[in-house]
Amino acid sequence: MDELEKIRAEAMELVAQASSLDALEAARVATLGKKGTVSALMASLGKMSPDERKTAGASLNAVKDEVANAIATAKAALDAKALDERLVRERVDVTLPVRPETQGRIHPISQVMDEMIAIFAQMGFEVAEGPDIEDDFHNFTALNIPADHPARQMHDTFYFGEKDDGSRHLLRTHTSPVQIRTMVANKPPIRIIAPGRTYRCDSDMTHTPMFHQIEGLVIDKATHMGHLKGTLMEFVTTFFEVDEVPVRFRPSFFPFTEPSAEVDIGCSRDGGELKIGKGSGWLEIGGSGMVHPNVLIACGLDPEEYQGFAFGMGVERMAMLKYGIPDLRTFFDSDLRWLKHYGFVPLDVPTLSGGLTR
Ligand code: 2U9
Repeated sequence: MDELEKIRAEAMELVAQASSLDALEAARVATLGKKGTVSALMASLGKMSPDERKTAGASLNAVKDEVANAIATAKAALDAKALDERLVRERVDVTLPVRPETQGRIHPISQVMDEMIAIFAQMGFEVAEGPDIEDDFHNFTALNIPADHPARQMHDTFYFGEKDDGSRHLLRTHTSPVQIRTMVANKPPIRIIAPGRTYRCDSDMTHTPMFHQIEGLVIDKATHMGHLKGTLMEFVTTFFEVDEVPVRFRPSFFPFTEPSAEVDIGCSRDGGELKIGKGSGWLEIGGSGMVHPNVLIACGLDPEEYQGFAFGMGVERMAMLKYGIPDLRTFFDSDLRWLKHYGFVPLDVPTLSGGLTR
């Protein structure tokens, strides 16, 4: 029994001394493990007489339980300590402000697209989207631009290779095919804007092969030019964040609208500085008109029952006018210094309630 007491005392001391989970595991192996001191005593029971085994076995089991309990208690304490240390080490102060030195910027095209969408959404327009790769019907024919129409040349279209049936896919030259698809698939009333990329094989000071448009379309039973002008007046005052902007319609021609009008807004150029609003000057911002009856017919609508207005604006042009960006081509240079200067801080998302620009 002296031997048992010695082994018990040594085992308990070993457990008490263990100051880490690794040391505690080593103590467990040295005492209760297969070749541990307590286990070795258990093995010696086999050599004893049945009477001796009965008394020694009970004492030995008690020692084994005592050491096992001590190890479990020590493990719980060491686990708790490790967790406390980790919580201190990995502490996150959720009240800290966002790091001020954010490097990324939102491109002015994305910003202006979001601003324009926010304004039209507030007026009740839904955003509609369609494919960049289009077919002849949706990009031209349904828009009252038949195969031999001179407007096809004007559009400088990028075509894909000819298919077996002689037709060719193309990169859409405007976002108008989105409106065609919407009219074919939905019954009026329709009130949508179609923002997106458009492509024309043209590249100089004022043209890039890819550019962005936002077009709008309203189709209902009693829509007229007054609604069109009201919509655009509301849009320009909100977009340019001024109280009053004169809007002027100039007669024009587009195959898909009749009558058609180019849209100018008032501005002043006093001292060489461009200011949107009242003044002696005018600036063109886009085109518009009443949807041509042939376009309605091509989409399965009866022009005797429905009519509508449409308008289109270039996003790059709107961004240049609002933010004083002088050169169109810089939008696509991927120049980080330019983006740092003209870009927008990512978390300043434009909303009408929170402000379009800060
Ligand atoms: C349908 C019917 C009519 C959209 C329109 C214009 C006039 C227009 C230009 C502005 C600047 C293109 O980016 S830009 O060069 N757009 O002048 N767009 S009317 O008329 C439509 C569209 C779809 C079904």
